[in-house]
Amino acid sequence: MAFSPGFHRRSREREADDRLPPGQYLTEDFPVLSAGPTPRIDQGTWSLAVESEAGVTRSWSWAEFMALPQERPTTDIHCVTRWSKFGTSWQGVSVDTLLAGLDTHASHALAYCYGGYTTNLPLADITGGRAWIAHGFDGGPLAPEHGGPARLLVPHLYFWKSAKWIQGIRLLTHDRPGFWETAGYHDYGDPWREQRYSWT
Ligand SMILES: Nc1nc2c(c(=O)[nH]1)N[C@H]1C(S)=C(S)[C@@H](COP(=O)(O)O)O[C@H]1N2
Ligand SMILES: [Mo]
Repeated sequence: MAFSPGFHRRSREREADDRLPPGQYLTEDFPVLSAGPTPRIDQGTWSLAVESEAGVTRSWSWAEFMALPQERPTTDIHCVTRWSKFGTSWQGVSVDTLLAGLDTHASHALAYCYGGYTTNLPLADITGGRAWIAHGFDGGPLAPEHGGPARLLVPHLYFWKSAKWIQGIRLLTHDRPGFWETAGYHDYGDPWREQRYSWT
């Protein structure tokens, strides 16, 4: 049996409907959204830290970070300003790799960045293969305006949780709102439940 072009068009639209969270539209470009200027961080001075609630700190130089096991997630991303982009491809290190063997009873994490931006997440949302420190995009290095040298990537939450120019992750035994969360964005930010702002 032959399918008509109309059938294919409708099935593509149905697939887009299933993948597009409520209130979002699809875009092909990659908009840049930053609350301030793009910090320029040299790879020679860059480092990434993980701090446990007990004060144990691990840190990686650029070379050490790049020598960690690398993953290549392909994923949809969703910005609270309503654009979504399907099938973005990244390269980076799983947050699980950074936390492996670390003794912690933390419930939350605060990602902090070169330039001062912060965002908070439940620890469970950045573990279990759901978050990366990404340094590559689309087969090349991550551009500075998109967070290079490296950014947090947490694709199942609105994209403001994917902190650009990440400097470290602080593990906490309580929730501490970050930059946008303090300004009224939703504390959690699930795009499928349209958790955009705290007043909605
Ligand atoms: N350090 C930092 N990270 C940030 C931001 C920022 O202003 N500073 N903006 C957030 C917001 S609101 C969005 S939508 C995404 C945008 O990422 P992009 O510019 O790569 O599209 O980055 C997030 N991460
Ligand atoms: Mo955003």
